[in-house]
Amino acid sequence: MSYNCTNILKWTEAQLKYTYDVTLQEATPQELHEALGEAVMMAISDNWSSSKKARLQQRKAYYFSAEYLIGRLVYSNLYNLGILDEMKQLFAAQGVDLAVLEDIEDAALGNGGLGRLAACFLDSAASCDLPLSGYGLRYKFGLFKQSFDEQGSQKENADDWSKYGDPWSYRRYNHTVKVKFPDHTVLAVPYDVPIIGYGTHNINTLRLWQCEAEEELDFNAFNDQDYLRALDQKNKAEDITRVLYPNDSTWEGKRLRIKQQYVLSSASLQDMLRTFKTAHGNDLSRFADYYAVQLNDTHPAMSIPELIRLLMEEGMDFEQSFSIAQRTFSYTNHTVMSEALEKWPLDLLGSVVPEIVDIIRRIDEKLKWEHPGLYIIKDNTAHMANLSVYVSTYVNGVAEIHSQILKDDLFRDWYQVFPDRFQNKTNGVTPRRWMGLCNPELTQMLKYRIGGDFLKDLDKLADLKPMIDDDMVRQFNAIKRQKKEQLCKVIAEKEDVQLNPDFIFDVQVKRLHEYKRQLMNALSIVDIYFRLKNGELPDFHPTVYIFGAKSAPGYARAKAIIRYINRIAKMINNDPAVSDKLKVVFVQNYNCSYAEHIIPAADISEQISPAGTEASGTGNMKLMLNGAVTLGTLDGANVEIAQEAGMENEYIFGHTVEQINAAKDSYYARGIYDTDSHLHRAIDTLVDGTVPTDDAQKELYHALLDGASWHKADNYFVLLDYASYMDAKLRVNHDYADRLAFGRKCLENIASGSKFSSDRTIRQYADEIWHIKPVRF
Ligand code: 26Q
Repeated sequence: MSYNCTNILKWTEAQLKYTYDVTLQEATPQELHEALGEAVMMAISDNWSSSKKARLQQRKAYYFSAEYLIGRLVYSNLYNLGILDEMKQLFAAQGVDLAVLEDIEDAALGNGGLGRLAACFLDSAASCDLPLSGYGLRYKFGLFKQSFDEQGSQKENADDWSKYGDPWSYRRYNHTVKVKFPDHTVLAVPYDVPIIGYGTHNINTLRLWQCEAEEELDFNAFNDQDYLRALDQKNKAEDITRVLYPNDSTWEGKRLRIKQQYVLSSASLQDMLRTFKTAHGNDLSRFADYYAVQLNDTHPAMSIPELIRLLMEEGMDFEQSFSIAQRTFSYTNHTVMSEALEKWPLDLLGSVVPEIVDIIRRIDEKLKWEHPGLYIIKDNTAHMANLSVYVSTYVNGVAEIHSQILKDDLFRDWYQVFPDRFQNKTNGVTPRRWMGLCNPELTQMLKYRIGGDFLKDLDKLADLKPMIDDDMVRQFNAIKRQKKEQLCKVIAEKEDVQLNPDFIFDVQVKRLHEYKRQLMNALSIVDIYFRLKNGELPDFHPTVYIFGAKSAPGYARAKAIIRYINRIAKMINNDPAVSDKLKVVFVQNYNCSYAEHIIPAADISEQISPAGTEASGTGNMKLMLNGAVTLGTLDGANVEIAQEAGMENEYIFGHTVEQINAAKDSYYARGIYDTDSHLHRAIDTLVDGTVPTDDAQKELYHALLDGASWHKADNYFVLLDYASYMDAKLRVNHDYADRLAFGRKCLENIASGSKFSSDRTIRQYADEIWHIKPVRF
């Protein structure tokens, strides 16, 4: 701590002068960002290198993840250094508003929850002085940028996040490793990103691999004047880390994806073997004594056979290598939906990483010998989740209910054989970004009330409980109102939609997927719209429904849902009959930075997946910590949110897991459609021309009511849960009118939020899985 802000300002000016020949006042936001980033990197360099030295001999953990959704780093880095406000003031004194950096694009090297979780974990580990390093891939293009066309359809644009530079990483070419494929060998070049702890000197490292060719240019081809062929190897190597796969929850096998996963696995393990030898000598039998590796889902699961391969290359036999791998790795599962599990056809896998397939076969033989009935390979397909359960120390789910489902369903057979292997680690979010940074107004109020720096110790939030009184509620309501006004400005500018901060802000922000049931939300809005027009809801409190979501580009139904919501939004927003009661806005390009504006302004957090489908959810936690009440099912972490805050402070609806399991085979979607005239009318708008319709919307209609040849109707129980959803939705609307009673519920949520700090989560990983201790210097 105690960083010298005046120096950082001076260095920024110097950087601007010699790299761009501009003054502070002349610099573009991008130039300013580059220069300030460089200056901060200089300021932290001593602490960064001391942090590395301090842990050289210690037991350490490594997070292996194909995704890190770190978002915009400039504000969070200054925040964690404790100098954001002072830097703002210093720049302001020079006539420069640091708010111009809002133009800087997010680093979106992740799809959604899983990638953002990885980023929160890194923040928490650094802040808790835990020796955790991240390994990942430095995609040239992150998750696509989204816009909507005239029809309301999603359009994707490339996200060239580093086109103006990337001041937050250092290229460490001296630590480059080679990764071999049958037809070529590529270089994996590391880029190190500092992970700055909050309220500590400690700085951890995220190491991202970028693929490059061994020979940039084939001189033989070049001399033959075949210039395109001369670049073949370069392109072929760089292709591997060219782009993040945007899939979410439906799995698709792709050659390039195998290559990505193998580069992540092999490069990271080679790097670890190198550092192990430097720190602990050449006796690799002690590898697992010093290193623990956490697999963020199965995306890096090729690390298991790859570590075995590398150890055998060093002369170790298969059994010992297997045992070391088994003691090194632990595996976190993030989904129970079978269509989302990675299953690689062996011939495809073998054509890209043949030696890995050989080792997977050996592991499979050992498994089938030891535990007949269990398998990794079935029908010539490698089941990566099974591999990860077999060759790991611990397996965990990400919320209590999810971990239970893993034991009861997905890994039932495995749980019988390895009962002690299964754990739960309920997700969390970093309170620095998701409270301190995005909601300084609320943070300041809480600091004043409970004293001390609760962002380092979220348990302090509980102190609030006995203190909640009308006065505090009024203060909270005023802050919420202020955050709504700020969001209105952002939405007016980005979406050209005018919102009224007196409305209820009802928010559903998350990836677009059928199981998340954005369609159910939309249908309920259409239903409310018709009822308002009929004068059926006289006491309805004006509400804006805010959506933010990206669909995987190839996911036709998800894209149809986006189009449908945009079309009903247009209809409703243009209808003067409801303009003082109802608005709908689907924001474009929902990302981390947008989330930081939307979440603090929310009154209602929609978490409406059918019970048993959402592993945890983490947006639900961010919204809770900012004082939104949850309108949700008993799914994922909602269960624990309601437990912590009390059912009376949430709006819980819908069938439980047990009830869904009991109903799923017998329930008849069309029967509900035929009897519920309101829902009937809303569903018909998918096809009856009330809003512009198309074949994909018609397909949605039939998927709800009739199913298709390969599956039942209404796979995600929209009709089954609809009545109780609508009931809860109208109840929360009614309750909002009592501003004091409602504000109290919001505060009860904040006061009950301590469990959902990722500091708690990461400490549990450290204690119960990795067995690592804080390292301070
Ligand atoms: C798979 C194959 C090919 C290409 C991409 C993928 C792919 C990529 C990302 C598959 C899944 C994902 C992301 C999954 C995800 O974000 N899961 C979420 O993880 C959160 C953190 O644990 C949970 O809170 C959410 O409930 C869960 O949906």
